[in-house]
Amino acid sequence: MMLDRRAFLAVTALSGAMAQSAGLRGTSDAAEPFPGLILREREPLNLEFPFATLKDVITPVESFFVRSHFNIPQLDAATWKLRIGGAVQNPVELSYDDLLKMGSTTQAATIECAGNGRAFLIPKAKGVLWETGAVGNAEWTGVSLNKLLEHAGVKQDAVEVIFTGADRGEITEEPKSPGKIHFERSLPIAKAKSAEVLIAFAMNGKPLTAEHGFPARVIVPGWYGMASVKWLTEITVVTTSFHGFWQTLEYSYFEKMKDRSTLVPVTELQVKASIARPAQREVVPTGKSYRVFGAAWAGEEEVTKVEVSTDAGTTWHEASFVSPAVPFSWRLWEWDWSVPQKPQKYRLMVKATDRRGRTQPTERDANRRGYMVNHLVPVDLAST
Ligand SMILES: Nc1nc2c(c(=O)[nH]1)N[C@H]1C(S)=C(S)[C@@H](COP(=O)(O)O)O[C@H]1N2
Ligand SMILES: [Mo]
Repeated sequence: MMLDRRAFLAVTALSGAMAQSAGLRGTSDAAEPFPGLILREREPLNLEFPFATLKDVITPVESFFVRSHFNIPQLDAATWKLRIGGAVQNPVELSYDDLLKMGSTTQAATIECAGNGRAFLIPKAKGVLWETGAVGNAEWTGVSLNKLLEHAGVKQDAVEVIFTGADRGEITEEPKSPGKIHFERSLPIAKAKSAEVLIAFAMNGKPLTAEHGFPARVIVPGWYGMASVKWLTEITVVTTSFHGFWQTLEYSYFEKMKDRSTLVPVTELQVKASIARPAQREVVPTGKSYRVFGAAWAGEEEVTKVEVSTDAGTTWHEASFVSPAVPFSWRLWEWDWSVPQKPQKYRLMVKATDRRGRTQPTERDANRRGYMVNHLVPVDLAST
């Protein structure tokens, strides 16, 4: 078949769209060279963990989702520097070796992208259409940020700490960036000084891969992923609050006050449980027992209860935890479902509650824009 240039362009555009929709369903288009992940976007690289394959508390690096807003910078550990400046007594400059020699700690943390679950929003939200797998749990090794800040001597009037990544680019779609910008986010000084916040150089015991922030990244346990800045090059202590692109035009939501709403940055993880198995639209055998299985997390708080419903939330059954409560880390849970003899349709739901009694909303709150998706999302099934 001979195609003229216009027809050829139309065909390639169509196959591109088809590849994209196949990726959306997570059925084909394996993300070579990332075979364990679903390709959401090639440039910049965005990869989703196929949540139905959840097995262990610790997510292997090869299966850990990747979220990037710009192309991945290729940094050389031999020349890389981390600068700590701004409102400090002694500005510090560290090499990769300096960082490795500072004395490290290891901390488990669940990282969830604030846009995880966006594919389920109606009306359709803008941004990468993640299903349930923009989340993972890893063991991070690094230097306590507080230790670095003490080294530098934070001035009395400091209010926030800004982290700058080496990646850079221009966002040309609305909301547009002011020309080329870096990925950067700030953290209130109190959270920055908390013991759990790390400048990490290793993930699950191995040096960070390029995709996950080599040579070093921030890890902010208990917060959505955007706070954990990768490819870190600068830490700047500031005395007024920062209103950068990634915490105003993006990664922000409307918080309802008494008489009005105010736009605030996305911060702490919301309590959430997610079903790994059965998968959406799976067909389960009648008259047998089925192990419903998944994970639940609540950011800075502990998950104390997970409940499962097979009738769209009319009745609930308490699930059992199959992993202990580890601070900032998700817990795996299971519930043995005796599937009735009669073939029928089911609408499964799962709901987590934390130690403070906070649970998941039934309805989506539009003021959250495209972020913090933790309302109850059903898994629809049939039994035969
Ligand atoms: N420098 C930089 N850091 C970044 C990002 C980025 O695009 N650039 N993405 C953030 C977002 S939105 C998330 S969810 C996490 C994802 O971390 P991961 O790719 O290691 O899973 O990284 C965060 N850190
Ligand atoms: Mo994210």
